[in-house]
Amino acid sequence: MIKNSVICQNSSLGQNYFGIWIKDPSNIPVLYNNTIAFNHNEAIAYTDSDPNRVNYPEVRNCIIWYNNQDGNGEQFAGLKLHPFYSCVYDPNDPDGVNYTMNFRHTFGGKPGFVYEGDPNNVHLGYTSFCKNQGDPNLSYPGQKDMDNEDRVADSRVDMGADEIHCEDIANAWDLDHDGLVNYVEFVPFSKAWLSHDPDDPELNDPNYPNYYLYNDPNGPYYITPQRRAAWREEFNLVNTGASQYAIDLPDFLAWMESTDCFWVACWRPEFHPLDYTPPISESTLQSMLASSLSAPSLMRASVLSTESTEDEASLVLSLLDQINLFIKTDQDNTEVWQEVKNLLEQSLVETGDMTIKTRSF
Ligand SMILES: [Ca+2]
Ligand SMILES: [Ca+2]
Ligand SMILES: [Ca+2]
Ligand SMILES: [Ca+2]
Repeated sequence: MIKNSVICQNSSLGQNYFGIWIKDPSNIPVLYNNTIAFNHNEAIAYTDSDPNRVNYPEVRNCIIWYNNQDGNGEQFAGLKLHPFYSCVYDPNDPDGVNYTMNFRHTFGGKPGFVYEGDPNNVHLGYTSFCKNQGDPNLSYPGQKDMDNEDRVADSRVDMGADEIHCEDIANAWDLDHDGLVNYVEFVPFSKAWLSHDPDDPELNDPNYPNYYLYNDPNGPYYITPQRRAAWREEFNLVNTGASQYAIDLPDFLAWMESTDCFWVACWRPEFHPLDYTPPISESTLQSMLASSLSAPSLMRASVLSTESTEDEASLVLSLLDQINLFIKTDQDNTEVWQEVKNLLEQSLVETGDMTIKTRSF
């Protein structure tokens, strides 16, 4: 009996395995609420050498998806199985667009994994077709899903190993799909910090007085292939005004906001984000971004107009106060917060000496 289990990506060590291999079972194998996906060979191989007593496995409430992709895409090897209340990949519908239920309440459309195609995260999206499509005639007392959440939510069981309990399941910034936006996502941003777009038209304009700095192989800012590769357009969240061709403070603040600032997926209740009050309100952020759009800067967005410099500095200082608190209280992420602090302090130093002299931190 296998229930509420994820069986994915067998054969990662170079051998060709099935998801599950059942041979001559003495009783009827029961496979309920499993997600069997992305295995090298077929999802389930079943053989029975006794033709008088064939114990067909009972497959119910399962997601059987994208196995055997190097083969013919069939999901079963040996004796063919006929799952009930399940989502089963159909090689005749490789794009998985057909959600027609057969008489066993089984269909071949995409299951709606929230990070489609990632075998390491087979959570269902909130609008998945598998939601509330499991067998309503069974009872599931005491069962838990793959997250150790109750097996049944929203009054009917879902197909597969996951039961959907909440909406905030995925985040576009969760680059490694682990349900957290944390230092893993912050590191690439920090690497791109203060980089400048090599395609900035000004740098490529021979009439630009500092043209040679960027275009002469001996110039100090010569745009080498490495410098070109270091530019990460996806972090250039504010691409207007002074910040148009730079990844700088406005981008950082926008990143903090758009990533929901250290977001935690709702299926990871073991992570308790701090009671977090955004250090900068949205309206303040908007006004600050607006002020940074004034004078276009050639090099860094931190070369802002004089009026906005002090505003920006005080905002950053209030952000720093908050981060200092995190460094003390959020022990698990001390290094991340320290990194954030360093970035902000660096931006302050570049913003202007005047403000720095009046405050210490
Ligand atoms: Ca449900
Ligand atoms: Ca769940
Ligand atoms: Ca992550
Ligand atoms: Ca920018």
